[in-house]
Formats: sequence, C-alpha cells, structure tokens
Amino acid sequence: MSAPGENLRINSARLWDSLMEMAKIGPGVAGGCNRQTLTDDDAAGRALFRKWCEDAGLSMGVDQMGTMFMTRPGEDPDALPVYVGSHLDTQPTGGKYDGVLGVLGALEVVRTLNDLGIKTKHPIVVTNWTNEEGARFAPAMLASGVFAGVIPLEYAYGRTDLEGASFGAELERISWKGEEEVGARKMHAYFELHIEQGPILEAKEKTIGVVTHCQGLWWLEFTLTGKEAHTGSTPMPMRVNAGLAMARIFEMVQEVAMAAQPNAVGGVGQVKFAPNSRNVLPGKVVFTVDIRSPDQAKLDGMRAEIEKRAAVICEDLGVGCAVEPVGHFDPVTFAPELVGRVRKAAETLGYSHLDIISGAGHDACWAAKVAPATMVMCPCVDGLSHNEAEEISPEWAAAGTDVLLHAVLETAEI
Ligand code: HGY
Ligand code: MN
Ligand code: MN
Ligand code: MN
Repeated sequence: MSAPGENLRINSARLWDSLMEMAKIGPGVAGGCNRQTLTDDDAAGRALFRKWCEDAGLSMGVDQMGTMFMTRPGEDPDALPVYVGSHLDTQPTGGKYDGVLGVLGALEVVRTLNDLGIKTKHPIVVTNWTNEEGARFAPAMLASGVFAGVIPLEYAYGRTDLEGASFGAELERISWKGEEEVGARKMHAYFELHIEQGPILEAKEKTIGVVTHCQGLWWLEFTLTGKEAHTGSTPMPMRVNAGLAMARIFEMVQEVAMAAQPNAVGGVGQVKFAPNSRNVLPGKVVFTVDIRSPDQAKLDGMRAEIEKRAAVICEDLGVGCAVEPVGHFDPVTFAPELVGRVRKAAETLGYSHLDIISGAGHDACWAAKVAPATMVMCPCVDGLSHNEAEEISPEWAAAGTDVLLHAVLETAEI
C-alpha cells in the first residue's frame, strides 16, 4: 500500500482541545493531573474517553484488567486489528500529557480517518491500558503485562496500595472489571505515541523520536527490619537502625548507577517508615529501588551488586533485609519494519527526527512480546515529566500524531 501523502494531517486544534478537556478530570494542585488508577477520577476519565470514542463510531470491549479496547471496524473481518494506545492514569503529581497524548492521539487518528472517509483493511483498536503508572499498585505497566502473559491475573488482583486496598477490589468498586479474557485478543501490530519524558529531542531540536528500543527495568522492594526504640533515650550502640541502613543503601544505589554510566540509572521514589513517628526509631522501612539500562548485562549486574552490598550494610547494623522484585522487563527491541514506517512518516511529513531509546517504560514494552510493536515520541519542555509542570507544545502534539496517523495507516492498509 502506498504511503499516505504529506498533506494528510490530523486536526491539531481538536486534539489539543481534547487534551485540555481530559486534563480537567483529576486535576493536580499545580496545573498537572492526579488521576490515579482505579480512583473515581480515573473512572470519570474513562467515561469521557468512552463517550468520545462512541461518538466516533467505535465499539467498546473491556478485559478482566479493565483495559479499554475501542474498535473501528476494518473492511476485512478476518484481518487482525492494529492497536494504537497508551494510558489515561497519571502519577499523583503527574502531567497532562504522559500517556494521555497517546490515547487521545490514537482517537484523533480515528477522528481524522472518519473526517476523510478513509476505510482500512485492518480494524483499528484505540486502547487505554489500566495502571500503566504503577504509582498506586506496583508494578508499572500492570495490565499490559497481564495481557502479554507475563504477570498472572491473580497476582495483579492481589496487588495493594499504601492504604491496603487491592487492585481487584478497586476495579470492581469503579465497575470497570470487564468480561473479556486478558490476552485473548491478537494484534497485527501495536503503536504508541508518547512524550519523551527526557531532554534529548528538545536539546537536539528534533520534533520526532523514532523509538528503536526501550531500556530494561528492575523494581526491587526492600523490607528492612530494625528495632522500634526511643530516639532520645536509646544509646547509639544499642540501636538497630533500619533508617540508617536505608540511607546507606540509597547512597550505594547512587554509587552503583554512577559507576555503570553512561547508560544506566538508579534511584528510589517511595519510602514507608513504620511506625513513622518522629521520636521512634523505625521498626520497618519499605522502599523500592528502581534501576534501568538498555544493556542487559549491565541491568542484571547492577541488580546483583545492589542486593549483595545491601545485605552487607544490613548485617553490619544488625538490620533484617528482605528483597522482592516487584517489577521487571528486559531491554526491548521494537519491530524494525514498524520503526521504519515511523521514520518514513516523519520524512514524508517533513519533521526532523532522531532514533532514540526510551528511558521510561511503556505498555508498548509488553505489547512487543506478543506482536510487532513500536512507538512515536515528541519532545517535552526541559525533558520534564512525572511533574505537574510537564509541558509540550500543540505543534509537538500534532507532529507526533501526524506521524502516528501515517504509520498506522500504512500498517492498517487502505
Ligand atoms: O515507570 C515508568 O517508566 C512509567 O512511567 N510507568
Ligand atoms: Mn506513560
Ligand atoms: Mn509515567
Ligand atoms: Mn530478565
């Protein structure tokens, strides 16, 4: 099928209006969004997205993880669909575009095809994956991980948030537990548009990221056991200080990640002290170490070194140390044929572009396990994301969605 012409573009104003409308649901306190997965705000965002899709003639399917599949029929009923999606859930202090651009960009592709009366051979399925962020329920990319057959459904249902609510109960509570068996759907291809969430494209003044790979990840949940005691009257030598062990492990993770440069990262975003009282030494400290690299050996090597050195740190302090991997995927190579279509689309449309490895994880990483998959990226201001100040320009949003339109159309075949 010949590639679509350079004049085929999406409706940029309509896309931007939809982004701004969705951003009003679960607003943050500083201009971003707090639409965490399976909250009432998430349910409201899902309802709005469903209305927009049904107004565009799409029919809804929902699987047992609550993932929304909105189908535009194809001319060939036997042709496997082309899936195009991302996620509507956000971080607690998230931006307006992380995930949302990919879902509403996919909807804009369909809206544009409707405007032009373009029919495709393969159906197109606009997809909203449940719990991509992993902020409330670890791990990230939970629903797509179950879809790819890597994470068991029961394990996912049993995941709990900091208040002890379970994923399965919350999915029922907001009435988004579907009947479809997770993973029963087969994909012809999967595309995901996403903001870069890093500084490279903006710094190199490139409009489109042609995503060839995504770095791999480990989330290691540490549970350190100390002895609760008075912070005032307990002599230093008598302390079994889990908080001190935590601090030394944080410093060590930084050291390991810096020693693994140039393509490695490591850090901690969440810590839970118990009893979390100012004048009680913590009896329990729970935190998740997040390490990533596009290099498999480096990724697994960092994990081994961190676990080994953490055990020594804790032994020195008499602190108990348990580690549980709560998230993992290996470095991902996206489908070269689809990557080539993204690159060609950027060239046809006259957008500057750069091959890039995704620093952040995405549902595309699990989709790539079960189908040819790839991503399209656009820059974000100062490379900032997972921050309410996350910002992109309407031009970047439109450019990314134009490229998505062309690559999807070439794959879904007119
Ligand atoms: O953690 C990630 O990379 C994604 O933002 N969930
Ligand atoms: Mn995302
Ligand atoms: Mn994110
Ligand atoms: Mn592995």
